[in-house]
Order: sequence, then structure tokens, then C-alpha cells
Amino acid sequence: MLTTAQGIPVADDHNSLKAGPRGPTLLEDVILREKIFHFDHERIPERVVHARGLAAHGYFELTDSLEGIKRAKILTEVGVKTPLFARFSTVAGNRGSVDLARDVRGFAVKMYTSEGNWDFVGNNIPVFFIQDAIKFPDLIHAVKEEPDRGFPQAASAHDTFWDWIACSPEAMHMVMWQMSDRTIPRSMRMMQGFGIHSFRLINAEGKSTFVKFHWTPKQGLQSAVWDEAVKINGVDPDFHRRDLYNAIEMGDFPEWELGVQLFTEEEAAGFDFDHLASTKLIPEEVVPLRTIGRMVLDRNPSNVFAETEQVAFCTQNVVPGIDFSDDPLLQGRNFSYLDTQLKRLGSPNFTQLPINAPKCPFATMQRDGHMQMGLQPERVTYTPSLLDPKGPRESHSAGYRSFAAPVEGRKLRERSATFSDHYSQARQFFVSQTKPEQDHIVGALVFELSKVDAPVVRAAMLGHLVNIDPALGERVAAGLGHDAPIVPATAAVPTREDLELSPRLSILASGPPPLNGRKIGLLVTDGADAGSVHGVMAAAKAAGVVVAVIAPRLGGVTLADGSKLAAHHQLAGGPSVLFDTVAIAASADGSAKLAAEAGAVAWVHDAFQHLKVIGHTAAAQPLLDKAGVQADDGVVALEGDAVSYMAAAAKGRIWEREPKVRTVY
Ligand code: HDE
Repeated sequence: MLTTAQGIPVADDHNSLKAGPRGPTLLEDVILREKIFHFDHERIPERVVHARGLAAHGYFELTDSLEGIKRAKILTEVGVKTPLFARFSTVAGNRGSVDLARDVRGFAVKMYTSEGNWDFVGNNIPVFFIQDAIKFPDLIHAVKEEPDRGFPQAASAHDTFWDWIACSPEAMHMVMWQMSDRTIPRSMRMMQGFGIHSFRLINAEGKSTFVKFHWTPKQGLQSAVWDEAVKINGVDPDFHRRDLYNAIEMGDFPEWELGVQLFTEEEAAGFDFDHLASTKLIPEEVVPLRTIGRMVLDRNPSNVFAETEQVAFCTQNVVPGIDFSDDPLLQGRNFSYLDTQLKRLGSPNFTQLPINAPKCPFATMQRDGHMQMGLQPERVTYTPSLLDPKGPRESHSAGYRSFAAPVEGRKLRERSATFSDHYSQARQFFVSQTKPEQDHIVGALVFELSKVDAPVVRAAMLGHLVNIDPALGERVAAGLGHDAPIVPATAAVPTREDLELSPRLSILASGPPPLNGRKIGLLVTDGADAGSVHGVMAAAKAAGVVVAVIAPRLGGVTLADGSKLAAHHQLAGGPSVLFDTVAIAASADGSAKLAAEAGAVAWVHDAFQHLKVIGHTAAAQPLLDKAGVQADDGVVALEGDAVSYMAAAAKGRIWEREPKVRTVY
């Protein structure tokens, strides 16, 4: 029975209480008022950053124990499955913004360990824009919509962002990552996660080892191309949330490996950089990753507000055996997250919400407060006490202990000189990318700076880019048509050119991503060869690839053998940008009709210019010709079993095609 919040049965949920059928509504209608009152309060403040997020439940399983290095059970008990909740997000956009904005992605994981909650609050990029927390509000004010006009939404391509960046040389390394394809991931399932800061692991003897945490997707790394991302945002602004939701509903559970980079204080002293600066990373070639466990996401939230919105990640939630480093960004974050949760969730009892509460036994002496959910019957709400000898007590052996790190120095506001090399790792990142990836960085910079109206800001940015790499600066200047001489920015430390290349920083250097978990868009027409259609479907199934059928009408088509094939999308609802690779099974008549249809020509043209592998029946050739498709390794005839098509599709994108379809600056 439908009731009010007080449990009173409702007799009529469709008509308010009125004086006569056409008369005024009565204030006495407590049922109406309760319903509207609650509705009016349905929203809570969205996150000031990372407002747009999607999430899933899963578990962490340790595969390699760190016994001896760390005492926390979650990193020493092999095979134990720890439940977790992972939330992925964009940073700059508001809650209703698009999924494929060029933006850093949040990668936050709350692990409900047997010793309390461990929140890993990371990003999909291993460095950050700033070195000190005191600069964070400025960075975010600069990137968010400009306050006098309220736009642009979820975009860094505007004056205030680049103005701030141009005045902040410490951001240059991060800017290289931000302008790379990392910020337009194909799927949240296909990106890495990084804790960024160094943390400490403490063993039973109290010895400390530094650690950086990395999540590596089993699905491989994959990004969209920019033009594709722009179009996905139009046709499916929820592309990433739909992707994760569908994968989990289909039982294709995404998985990540947890890797650690372990290093001692002495090793850190020998690095080329200061690991306490969040603008620096430790190349995997210097400290290799050791894989110690895996995360599997296997359940969608049952209510997005209760879980995805109300989950409260806090960097300060670490379990015994994990401790903080002195990274000034991390130290500032440890204040911010608790504070922001109080604002968003409105009460210090946010920890009692089911999504935030620990799953291990817990006992505090914290009492009362707004929205207290516990009955809290105890008389003794303090320690020490003789009245309640069995009450909760501190444990010297199992309790959390901070590492006894030596601290000394004068009280001052000063940046360590070891933080001031802002260009060397930015250069190392740029030169470690493959050619197409470098081209994309240049293209992204040309696009973003072309949206900046103020010439002074563009000129200042070029001054930083030439410091990173002279060719990079000159290419961007050429792309912008900037003819004036570039004045290099004043550098506190000159750019080092002797840092080893780090191929692990490139997405493409490790080869094409696996095919499974990807999507084929299969465009069909009436009279298409049934063998070709079924060949694609069977080969896709064998490879763990999902096929979506697109037809001129949602009702589907009749194939040449008379069989009916239902469609998942009508042409306009299923543009090729939604798929990783495409196949076109058209009859001669169907191909001729589609060649006269702008939407179909754009469908094929986009697949080609987005460097996708295109399988096609011979009869589809007129449509391909109309769409400007030129023969290359990625344009493949569909034969019965689709073997050549699938082999080509396994190559991922056809990067060699790129210079043929767009200007490389
Ligand atoms: Fe955050 N960040 N951040 N951040 N951050 C928030 O907390 C903050 C930083 C990250 O899915 C806020 O609950 C400061 C780095 C993620 O709910 C807030 C500084 C990294 C999420 C906050 C940083 C992150 C947040 C806003 C500079 C990567 C979303 C809402 C010192 C390692 C978590 C909230 C989720 C969210 C503050 C910098 C990651 C305001 C002050 C570096 C993934 O507390």
C-alpha cells in the first residue's frame, strides 16, 4: 500500500484536496504538502569538483602479499575478497554535463576492509596541476564556467583556464597529459587510475617504505579521437555511464590490476626529481610496477542518489599500515574532503549512510548530531570509565599508528627548491609519445588556444611550450597562425633533455587494446547478404565483442535469404561514433538508397575519419565512394566468416590514415 512518510495509507495520489471539483486547493491537504515538501528538498549540493560521476560495486582481491612491508590486512591476506565501491567522474563539469568532455577523470575506490575503510581517491593521470593545496581553489575557479557569463560548461578551452595556466609553470607537466588522449577515454573501463601522491607503507616493526598506487585496466587503454568525442557528446551525453552499466549488466565485469611502486627514503634521494611534488611521476622504467591484486566491478548501484551521490570519499581514510607522505597537496586534501562532505551531506553522521559505513565492527564515542541513525543506548559515552569496563577501548597493538617521521625546520611559507623543475618531465612525457599521440597533443593545444580570445595568454602559453620542446611550441604556433616571435617563459630550472624515454607513458606504444568488450556497429539494408551478416555476428560472439545492428528503420530489414533481422538503432540513433569498428552489409539497392541519405554518408565518413576498421560487402561500394572512403588496411571485404575483418579490427584504429583525413600541424 502507498503510504505517507508517516506510514498513513494514501487513498488518492492523483488529486489534491479541494473545495469542490473546480475550487481552490486546501491548506489542509497534508498529503499534498508532505509530498511536495519532500520533493523540494530532493537535491543536495553537488560536488564542487567531480560532480558528474558514475559508480559500481565490486571487490578487491590480493594476489601477492606485501607481508614484511606493510601490516594492513588488505595488503597481506592473499585471496580475501574485500568489498568496494568505485566512482569515476569528470572534474570540471556540473552534474548534468557530458561524459566525453576533455577532462581529467576521477578514479575513487572505497574499500571496506576488515580494519576500516580505505579510500583511494585518485585520477586517471599520475600527476596534478599544482604542488600546494592552497592553489586548488584558484585552479578550479579558472577552469569552471566563467562567472560573469556562466559558460563554458565542462571545458578548459576558454580564457580564464589558460590565463591561470600561463601564469603557473608548475602545471606544464599535467597540461601535457591533459592535452593528450588520456582526457577523452573511450570508456571508464579503459583507463588507468593513479593515487598520484607518495604514501607510506608501515610494517609490524614500524619500518616505512614509500609507495605509489596504480590501477591498470585488463580491458587495455583506449581513447576516443577528439572529433568523435565531440559527436558522442551530442548523440549520447551518457556514453560512459551507459557503457559501464551495460557491461556489468551483461556480465562482462571490468577488472583492474593494483600495482605498487615501492621505494625507500634513500632511493628517493637519488631520483632526478622530488617525489613529494605531485607534478612529478616516477617512470616505471625507474621503479617498476609490482602487481599485487585485482579489482573487479560486478554490480551496478541500485540507487544512484543513495550510493553514487551520497558516497563520501576522504583521502584521510587509510587503514593501519598505510600513512601519508609530506606532499603538500595531500596534506591539504586531508582537510578538504571531510569538510566538503559535511557541506554536501549536511551532518557529521554522513558516515552512517549505508554506502559510507564500514562493513567491519566499529565503535566510537561520537554521539548525537543531525540525522543520528543509531539508537545509541549506552550510558557511558566516554573513556576512560570504571562503570563500563567492557566498553570499546583503544588498542596499542591493532590500532592505527602514525609513522614516527622526523620533523624539523622553521615555520615558513616557502616552496622547496627541489620542486622547481617544471619542464623536464613535461618534455619527457611529450617525447615518449608515439607520432599520432604527439600530433593529438599539438592538435588539442591548437584547438584549446584557438578558443582563447586574449592574445597575451596565447603568447604566454607558447612561451611555455617552447620550453617543454621547441618543436612543440613551433607546431602549435603554426597551427594557430601565430607569426610573432615566441618569447620563452622564464624558467627556474632549464629543461633537461637527458631524461630517458618512458614508453610506458604512451597509450599506443603497448600495442592495440584487446577486442573483447568492444562494440561493432553493423549497418544493414534490405536484401543484404545473410552470410555476411551472420559471419560478423558469429565472429564477434567468439571474440567477446557486442554487435549493434543499425538499419534505416528500427523495425529492421529483410535479408537476401528472406530472413528478418531486428535493429537495435535507427540510423540517426546509432551513429558510427558509438562503435569501435563498423561493418556495412548493404545490397546494391540498399547501398544506392543510403548513398542519397546524408545521415548514412556521414555515418560511413565518420567511421573512416575516426580511423575505424570498416568491413563491407562488395555491394556497399557506392556508399563507401560517396563517403570518400579510400582503400587502406582498415577497409576490408566481408567474406562469409568475417575472418579478415576481425583480424583487421584487432589492430584498433588505423593510425596511418590520420594524415589523409585531417591536418597534422
Ligand atoms: Fe579532489 N576533491 N582535491 N583531487 N577529488 C574532491 O571532495 C581537493 C585532487 C578527487 O567520486 C572534493 O567529495 C583539493 C587530486 C576525486 O566523490 C573536494 C585538492 C586528486 C574526487 C576535493 C584536490 C583528486 C575528488 C569535492 C588539492 C587525484 C571525487 C567533492 C589539494 C589524486 C571523489 C568531494 C568522488 C573530490 C578537494 C586535488 C581526486 C572539494 C583541495 C590531486 C577522484 O574535497
